Amino acid sequence: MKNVDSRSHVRGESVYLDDIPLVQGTLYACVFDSPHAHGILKSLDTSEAEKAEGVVKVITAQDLPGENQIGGVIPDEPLLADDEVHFQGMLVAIVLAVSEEAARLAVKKITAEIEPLEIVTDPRVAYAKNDLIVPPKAFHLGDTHTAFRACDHIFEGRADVNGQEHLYIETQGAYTIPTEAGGLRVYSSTQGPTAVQRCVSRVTGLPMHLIEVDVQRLGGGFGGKEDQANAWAAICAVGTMLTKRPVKYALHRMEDMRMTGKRHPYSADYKIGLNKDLKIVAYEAVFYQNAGAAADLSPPVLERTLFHCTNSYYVPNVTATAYSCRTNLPPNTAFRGFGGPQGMFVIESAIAQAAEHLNVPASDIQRANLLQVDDEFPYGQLAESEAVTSWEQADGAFDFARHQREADEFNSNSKYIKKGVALMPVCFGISFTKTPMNQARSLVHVYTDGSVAVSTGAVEMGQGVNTKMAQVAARVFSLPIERIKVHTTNTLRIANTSPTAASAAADLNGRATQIACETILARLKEVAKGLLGAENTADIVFENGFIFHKGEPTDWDWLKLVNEAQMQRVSLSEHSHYATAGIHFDWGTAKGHPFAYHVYGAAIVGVTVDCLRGIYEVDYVKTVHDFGHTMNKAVDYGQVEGGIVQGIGWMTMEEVVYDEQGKLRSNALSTYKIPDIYSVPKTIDIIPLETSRENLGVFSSKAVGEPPLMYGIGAYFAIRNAIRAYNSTVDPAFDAPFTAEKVLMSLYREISKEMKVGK
Ligand code: MTE
Ligand code: LUZ
Ligand code: MOS
Repeated sequence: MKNVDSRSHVRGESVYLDDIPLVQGTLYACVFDSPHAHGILKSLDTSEAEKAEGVVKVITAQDLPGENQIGGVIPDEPLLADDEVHFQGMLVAIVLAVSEEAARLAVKKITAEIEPLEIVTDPRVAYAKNDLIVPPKAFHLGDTHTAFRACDHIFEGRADVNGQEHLYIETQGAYTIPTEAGGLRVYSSTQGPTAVQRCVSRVTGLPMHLIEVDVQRLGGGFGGKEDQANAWAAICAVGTMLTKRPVKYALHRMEDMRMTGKRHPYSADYKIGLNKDLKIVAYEAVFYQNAGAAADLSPPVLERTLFHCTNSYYVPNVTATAYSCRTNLPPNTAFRGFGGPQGMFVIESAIAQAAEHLNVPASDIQRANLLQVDDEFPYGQLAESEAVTSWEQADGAFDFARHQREADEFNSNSKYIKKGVALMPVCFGISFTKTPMNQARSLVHVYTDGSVAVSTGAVEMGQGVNTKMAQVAARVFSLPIERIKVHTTNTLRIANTSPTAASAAADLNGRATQIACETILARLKEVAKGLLGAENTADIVFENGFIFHKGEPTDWDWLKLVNEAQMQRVSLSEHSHYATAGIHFDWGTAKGHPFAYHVYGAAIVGVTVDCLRGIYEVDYVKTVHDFGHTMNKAVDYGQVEGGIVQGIGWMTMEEVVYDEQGKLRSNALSTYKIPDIYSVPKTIDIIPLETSRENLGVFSSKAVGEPPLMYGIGAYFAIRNAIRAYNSTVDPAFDAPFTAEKVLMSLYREISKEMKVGK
């Protein structure tokens, strides 16, 4: 079934923040952000901006009606800098003007005197200074100390993995309108309407019940709007409070890239110990997370790095430690995978190193260590593993050996163009690791014309969650999907929502919707039972809008029955709640059962590298992916394809560059390269793993949003393998992304040293 939005998307009729009709008197906001990465804010001169044409007001930290604080996890982030600046792009002052242009021009007239302080951009430097966001976190399983002594082979190394710009097509933004009693209606491009509501409440001093947050849909979020949509809404809200006028701010692309955080870069040290039979006996990893200047979501991201540090493998002895290091960069934030991919990259690097030194294919080590059913994760949960089944099915369907053989044959006949192949298994835990977040609500109304309106806490951001919500209602009521409309995500209809994140939105909100619909259905069946003189509601079945009794058609259809229920004063509305059962986690012992289930899969990735020029193409990604029972093949395959391409982009061409002054050099699409249609692999094959296990997704489906991104990690190792097919002595550092430039420099290291190019 198609995405319910596809028609309006193609016709340009879908409504995003910028499409909301403007209210008379709307002002436009723009911010003056810090031009220095670290310093004392000695003085701020806004007088010229205030005098500029069209400017209505300039707002600084002193003017905020409520608290100058937007930190969600830890209160360490002012909305507007007051005494110090901590990164380039930190918000300092807000200009409100009658047009967007006037606001932007006025911002240029603001000047700040900043006394420079030391700038740190490297997480290891921050670590050495003990500048941590939170105390370190660690996982322990078995005893690595003893286990290493018994290992036949031990390898140690370092892996670095860079950040990633979200590059949602719709930039961040918000629009606030004053409502009665001093309240606010906030339109926001956010994954977390409640987070926006809470943040606006804090900064304005208004109680939450006076703040309505409404979200139609996002032009992409990818985690970048889980927490970091808050500031823009807060800015508009403060502007509306102080002027009593509507205020809109839709960021310019360069403002967005400069002022918002990205995927966390990590630097890591690892030590891996194996036996003669290639079993990984012990694994140690130390992660240095580049958190940026404030906590934002760094602590839970750090935790998820630990949760996924052994990927799909069973390792009996694990010690993993993670440090969240404060640097003078914009606070980094959620990004599809939420720290998990970074953890996986490190163990895949360790395995690659071991394989190269032992002169065996990395896939032999990967295969030998896949999680079996009931193997223990380092955090205590036992695996309902599909790691072996997905690997075996992928091997059966695609024939890994044949792909390797074909690459080898090609390589033996080609001097400079080389092919590389890598395998990438994935295991990703589903549930917010913070257990209380795993709840959702849904509000369903059946109207007397038989149409159905659904509201949930889920935010549509292209991932198709609204389509899935409509499918749930259509399925429970047995109605055509056209009779269902999924409405905006609104804090007055659905309160206290978790953000649409952790791939769990369809699971959680889908279950809540299912419960709401089933409750209404049960009432309707009671009404039908009375009308039909039936003995048992179980004998009454709704099918395609008709009512059957004991398999026989009746005179009643959906429309008639709904109206009869209304006449009998039976409620046609329901507000339902769902909370994932059986999950818990205790950070005291760092053990528990944090995930409802895991999503598994295995991919084979093939690349072609031009070893004269350093450029490459990803030829194919072929995967067996665990969907449970997919609710919507079109939507889910789209998620797998999109995730794979985004993962490949992160691992290959997307290079976030900050200079030593903490200035973002890759600050526009001319300097930050993302995959375009030409870099999408010619072949993406997806075979569903039909897992029959009873799991906790809606209608036995499994979450799909994030896990496929991690197949993209295979591209990194495939490129490495191609390079080594050209020159087996080349041993590039594990340092993602593997840009074409880095490929070239690693191939011609000696020459590039002489020529003094590259690092
Ligand atoms: N797909 C599209 N098209 N746009 C997005 O912004 N975000 C991803 C994923 N797929 C995203 C997407 C991320 S980071 C998450 S957590 C999930 O969608 C969230 O949606 P779900 O919980 O409904 O899967
Ligand atoms: N957000 C969050 C997430 O707050 N907790 C999580 O565990 C998580 N996981 C993935 C993506 N976003
Ligand atoms: Mo996704 S990183 O959980 O928004």
